[in-house]
Amino acid sequence: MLHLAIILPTLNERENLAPLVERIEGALGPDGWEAIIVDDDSSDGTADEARRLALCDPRIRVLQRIGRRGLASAAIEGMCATAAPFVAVMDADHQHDPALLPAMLAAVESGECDVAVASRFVAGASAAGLEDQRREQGSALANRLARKLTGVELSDPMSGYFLLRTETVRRIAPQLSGIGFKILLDILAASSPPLSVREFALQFAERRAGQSKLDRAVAFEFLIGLYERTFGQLIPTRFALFGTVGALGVGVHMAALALLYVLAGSGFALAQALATFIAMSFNFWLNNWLTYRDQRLTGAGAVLKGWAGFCATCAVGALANVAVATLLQARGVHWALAALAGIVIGAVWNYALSSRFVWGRY
Ligand SMILES: Nc1nc2c(ncn2[C@@H]2O[C@H](COP(=O)(O)OP(=O)(O)O)[C@@H](O)[C@H]2O)c(=O)[nH]1
Ligand SMILES: [Mg+2]
Repeated sequence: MLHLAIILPTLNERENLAPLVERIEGALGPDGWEAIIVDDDSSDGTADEARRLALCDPRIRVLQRIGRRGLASAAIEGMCATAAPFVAVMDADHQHDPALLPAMLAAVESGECDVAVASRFVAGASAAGLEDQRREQGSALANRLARKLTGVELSDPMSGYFLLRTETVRRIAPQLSGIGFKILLDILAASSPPLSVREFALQFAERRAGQSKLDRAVAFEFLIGLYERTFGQLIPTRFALFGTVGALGVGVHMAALALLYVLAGSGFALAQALATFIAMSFNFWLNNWLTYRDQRLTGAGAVLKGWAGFCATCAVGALANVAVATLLQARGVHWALAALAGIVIGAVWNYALSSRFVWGRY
């Protein structure tokens, strides 16, 4: 009988799959489990490799997502795609040791805890595989904030390796944001009554092959989490980030304009045009780095294409902005209010278009 599903979100992990399946089998034995590989259309053929394995191994399943990105949403969709009563999420790069699975499963199955979390920071664990010390330092602040957010004491709230009952996930799935990669925190924060947690000491290893895709800016993730819990219902988190970046862009625009027009003595139209271009480029860069950090465009080709797409999007947004503001002003609305309305409409428009066409979220 199918008992446990292991969700493996992947982005360019082709080399890691076959050995990982072997290690999972070593830990769990020949049956009672399935592995669901949720691949965001990796360019290295991870999904093809997963299907190759699945052809002769019915325990392996593949969910290939097209035009989608994001670790959290991949985990959620994977967890909702199994009939197994228990589900685990783990990285596919061998940093998470499958040997912990039986103990984690036993703890949840026996009712000892609702969620079993593999931690890099409890006694007996090791975070030797962490690529830099900064990540570790971020964790003291992170832990305090996590306790506030979830009401649960966690030594490693950013852990991506955990196990729980699948029905628990299904119950709270509608409340999960799917943004970013703090999926464990999201689950813990969304559940009322709070879920009980037991931590398991993880020997965090080096990734086996390939490259890390995430920079887990721990403190930043928590600020986002706090925002989501407080104002997130009112103004969606990503739009708030996008708007903040836009406001910073106005500052950049004015600074560039002052430099070009006042100091360098360019003509106003040319200075304004250049400043617009500089501000758009700045906004693209910061959005790619911050707002869409979980879906960041990387590689010269993707970045250039995204940049051009973003500038085109902004042009459309600016048209909408001017059209709305002019219309309102002509109807007797105070000019400042009309301008503000134009800016808001332009921003919403930019956001809607760029999230769809630049960063490819449906
Ligand atoms: N489906 C999917 N998987 C992802 C995405 N980003 C990262 N992953 C996978 O999530 C796991 C953890 O990512 P990794 O790059 O190792 O992060 P790190 O351990 O913090 O360096 C790996 O299995 C990645 O392949 C994504 O956007 N979509
Ligand atoms: Mg990793």
